[in-house]
Amino acid sequence: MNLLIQGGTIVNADQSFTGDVLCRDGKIVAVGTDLDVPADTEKVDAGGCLVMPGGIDPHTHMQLPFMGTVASDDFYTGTAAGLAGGTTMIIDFVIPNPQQDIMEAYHQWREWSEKSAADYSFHVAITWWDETVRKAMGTLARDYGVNSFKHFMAYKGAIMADDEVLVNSFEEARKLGAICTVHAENGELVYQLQRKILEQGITGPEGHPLSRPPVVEGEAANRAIQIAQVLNVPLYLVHTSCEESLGAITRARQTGQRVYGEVLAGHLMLDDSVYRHPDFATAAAHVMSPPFRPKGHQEALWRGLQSGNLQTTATDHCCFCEPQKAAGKDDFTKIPNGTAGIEDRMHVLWDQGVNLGRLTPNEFVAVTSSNTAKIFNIYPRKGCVQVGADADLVVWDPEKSRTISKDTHHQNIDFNIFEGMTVKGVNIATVSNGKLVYFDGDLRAEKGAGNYVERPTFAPYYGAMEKWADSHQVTPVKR
Ligand code: URQ
Ligand code: ZN
Ligand code: ZN
Repeated sequence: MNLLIQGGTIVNADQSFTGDVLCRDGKIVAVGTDLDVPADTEKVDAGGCLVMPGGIDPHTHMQLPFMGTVASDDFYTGTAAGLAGGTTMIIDFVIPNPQQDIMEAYHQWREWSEKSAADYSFHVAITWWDETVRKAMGTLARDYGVNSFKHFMAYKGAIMADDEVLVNSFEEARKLGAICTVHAENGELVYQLQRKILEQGITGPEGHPLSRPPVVEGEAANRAIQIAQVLNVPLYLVHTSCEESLGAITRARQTGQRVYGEVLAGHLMLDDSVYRHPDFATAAAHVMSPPFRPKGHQEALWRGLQSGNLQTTATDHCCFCEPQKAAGKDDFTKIPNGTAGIEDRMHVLWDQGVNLGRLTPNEFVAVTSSNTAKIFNIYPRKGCVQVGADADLVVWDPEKSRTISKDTHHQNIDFNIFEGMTVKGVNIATVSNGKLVYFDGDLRAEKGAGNYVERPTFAPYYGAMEKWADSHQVTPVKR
């Protein structure tokens, strides 16, 4: 089947130009003007619109079993909602329980994700350590296209990785040529602060941000960065939410250390006042970790994106509906952590980023798609409109507006953290694997149409490590 996107302005991270895009069998086969178009070609008029790479969301949790329940958007409904909002690929997470066989967990998530409507891949979380875990990391990197391993420094008593796990896993990842990612919050401090706050009688959602202040994230970010520096492994900090962790990333990058930062659309837009809403359900709906931060952090995060110290945007799409959040009615530590966003990320970023002059359209493409593709080694297959790339595209009308609401979104959740926000600049069409899956409000997502995307490891960093060892060689003192 041929599909022609004609008459648009093609916008990649590095350049923009006028041209048509011809897609066939899931790939882009021609880009330019006066293309040779076969008779049986479906055509989309992109006149007055931009044609950009489909969004990649590097941080989602579809149907995640967590805190005694399961996230309400599954791999089909969640990726379908993403397609409606212009996101054509997700990188989700395999999160083994402590002591659970890593490969067993991996195969479980692969089974769950077969129903995806869009392409998907997995970071694999290292939640415990022994020699079987080390072996599994090698198997995943060599045979299953996993080049990123996640570490939760929070969630004590559940999936928290302590320094022993971090050091062992980071060392193994370097040998494999993989990148490490972290959820950077000091889980021990969170645990102690939660206890103190509950003892003071604060049980409502307002206790959540009090138990995880920015310094708790800053400490963990800095610790992960220093461990990665000593072990010489690339590091990616997910959901950087505050000036403290942004500062740690910025300082590391200024020394040339290979550290990357991700920011969520929610953390760019919302502040911690949401936790003091008089309605429990509304306040609880915003409980995620790290929490939304006091006013001021949001602008710092925008500056992080503009300065290049933060490279990617994501959503941490992890949906829990009101009855699920009610588990924490009398104890905020029991509110399942997570919010939605996959359908709105690109609209919010265009409206508050491009329309307000913070980002150029090319930078928008970089932070919503290309940078993630580059960091996780799938560029230019993904994240670029060029011949040979996957035909994952959005046709973007910068003049069209939409008002975000739980009543009209496709996400399987009864709340929207951007409720009522009117955004200008939305996709009027989404192309996934060369098929028109969304057009002018009509979502044609197909269960199971998504492909698992293998991500090759990077060249192992042996040389760098040995060079470091040599340069620090201390000869034994003869006594
Ligand atoms: O911590 C995460 O990224 C997962 C468990 C989603 N929940 C959240 O609050 N961020
Ligand atoms: Zn997290
Ligand atoms: Zn997450």
